[in-house]
Amino acid sequence: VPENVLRYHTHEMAAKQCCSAAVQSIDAPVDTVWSVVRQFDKPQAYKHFLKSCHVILGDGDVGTLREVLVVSGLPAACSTERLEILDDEEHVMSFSVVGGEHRLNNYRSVTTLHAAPPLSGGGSSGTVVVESYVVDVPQGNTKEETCAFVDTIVSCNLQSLAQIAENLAKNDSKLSEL
Ligand code: A8S
Repeated sequence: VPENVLRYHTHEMAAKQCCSAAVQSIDAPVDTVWSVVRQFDKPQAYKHFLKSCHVILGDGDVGTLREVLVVSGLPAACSTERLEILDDEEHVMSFSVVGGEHRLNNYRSVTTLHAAPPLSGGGSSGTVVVESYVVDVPQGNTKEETCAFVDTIVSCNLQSLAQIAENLAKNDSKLSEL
């Protein structure tokens, strides 16, 4: 296990909280994946449960606040989120949920990118994404229910991130052939 993974994905947890993590392999270089993940003002670029985002405060550095609106059909309307870590060298991004209308109080996630061998053989290098989170278990729900709900959202986001980054990488390699 890379030292980085333990450092960023080990969470302090209170009694009524739960945590989990998801891993996604992506057939695109770390820099390409990072270019998508690091844009705190555009989470809807790969998070399809979000319909819009606007920055309330800050310019993309740690402490920046954004408000996202959630698509209909989910038990949530909006969420106010604070950028906690943005490390362009180590490829670490973290945000916490500080308000909004939803059931995921005190949600905090950390996303790290790790260089990996290419998946297909065609590309030059690949990426492994690790995303972990901690959240309060809402009144009336179990830890298992809460993790199942969040795991679903996080894996959808990571699959969509993979698709977008893989398309960007394909286009980059086509352009470099011109
Ligand atoms: C993320 C991860 C999550 C986002 C959740 C889990 C959320 O935006 C949605 C539904 C909710 O019920 C909670 O990386 C909340 O964005 C889609 C509004 C926070």
